[in-house]
Amino acid sequence: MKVTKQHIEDENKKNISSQENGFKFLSDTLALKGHNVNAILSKLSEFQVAIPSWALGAGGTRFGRFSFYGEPSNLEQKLEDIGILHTLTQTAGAVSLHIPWDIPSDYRAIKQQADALKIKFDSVNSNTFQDQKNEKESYKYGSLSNISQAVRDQAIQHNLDVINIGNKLGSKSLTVWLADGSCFPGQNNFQTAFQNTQNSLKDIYKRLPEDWKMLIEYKPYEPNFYSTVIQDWGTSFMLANECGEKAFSLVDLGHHLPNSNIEQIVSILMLKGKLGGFHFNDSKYGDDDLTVGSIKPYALFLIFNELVYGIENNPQNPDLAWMIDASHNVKDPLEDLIQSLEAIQEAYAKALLVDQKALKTAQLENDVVKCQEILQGAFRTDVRPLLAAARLKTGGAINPLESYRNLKIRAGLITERGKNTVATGL
Ligand code: PSV
Ligand code: MN
Ligand code: MN
Repeated sequence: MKVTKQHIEDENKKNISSQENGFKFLSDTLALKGHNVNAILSKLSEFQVAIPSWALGAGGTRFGRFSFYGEPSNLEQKLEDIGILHTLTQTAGAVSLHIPWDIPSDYRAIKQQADALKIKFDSVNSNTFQDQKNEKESYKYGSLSNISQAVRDQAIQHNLDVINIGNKLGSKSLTVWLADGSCFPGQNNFQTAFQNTQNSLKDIYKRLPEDWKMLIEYKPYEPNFYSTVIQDWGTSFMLANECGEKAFSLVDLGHHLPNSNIEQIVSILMLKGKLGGFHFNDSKYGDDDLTVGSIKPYALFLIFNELVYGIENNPQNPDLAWMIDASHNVKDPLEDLIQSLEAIQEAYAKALLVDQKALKTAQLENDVVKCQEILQGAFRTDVRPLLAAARLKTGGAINPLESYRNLKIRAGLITERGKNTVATGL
């Protein structure tokens, strides 16, 4: 299943006049307010988000999985799906692999395919939260934190293998998420678990290629429900500092206790030059992995406001690895990802509209009302014509979701791949 240039052109003809009207009105309004619309369009076009290989199938919940069929069953097909997303949206120009689910059988062929689809290999994810076939040791009681040196060594070696695989594909970072922790008080010695994790991460870090980063994800609970070894940004930050200058914290939006002020975490990590990556999703209760922007769009905007501020003002912080980390139970995964990509671009565009100078002045005058007006003024702007204009500039669809449906892509994938395919994944 391929979306061609002709498909997109035919689709865009249907929407071009309303897009042009909407864009003219918005760009005139923004220009009057002193915004450089072309600069905003370029920033939107440059912003690319990696699609994780596990988000292309209906992941489901632990209670059940209801397929949409036609899902990819190997790495080649996963890239094909991301190619479709990227052609339509022009913002999904990267993939994040999970090892061992996505080990390429032919590296050259996979690289060629990705190049042709204009997809880069972003951060590679290790997996020490499941036991793999033919492995000697079990991760039942932890991996990098385990009390057994043999288990820790196996988990360290796995991470080194992942780096090696990523290196052959052009990835430049390793993302470590650990399920390590405990389910009951007394099960673990907190200090021993932390120290083991620190030492194991340092062992991996020592072998990280010169131009690589290590991104350390945190999460307060699940699958362990009493304690998690890397529970919060502070723990991840400590570990990153212990490892060295190529190690960073990674913020996953769903990995916080309810009502955490994520934008403040983002801001301070960037000030310290230690924010390395970002996983987008949304949640009502916990690590729900829902469509980005579907529950708390204002919070997403506030987070982007800090990201934009940090990108502008914190040269000490490196470029970030952006990724969607979502799971789908009741939506076609590709439709869900299109919605997420749109929500990310929308929040980014709105954050770019914040008048930082006026905000600073209002802050210095302690004009609390004005500060709120400035932020909410940007948030309430309907920026969708800007996003469509950015897509059009690079050959994407004015309305990716509508085109996806008009082109009957899921039906085409089912015809090609059948009804029984199952994507590997969470
Ligand atoms: C588990 O919570 C998780 O969703 C983490 O967010 C990781 O990034 C992802 O799985 C893949 O390992
Ligand atoms: Mn994540
Ligand atoms: Mn998660």
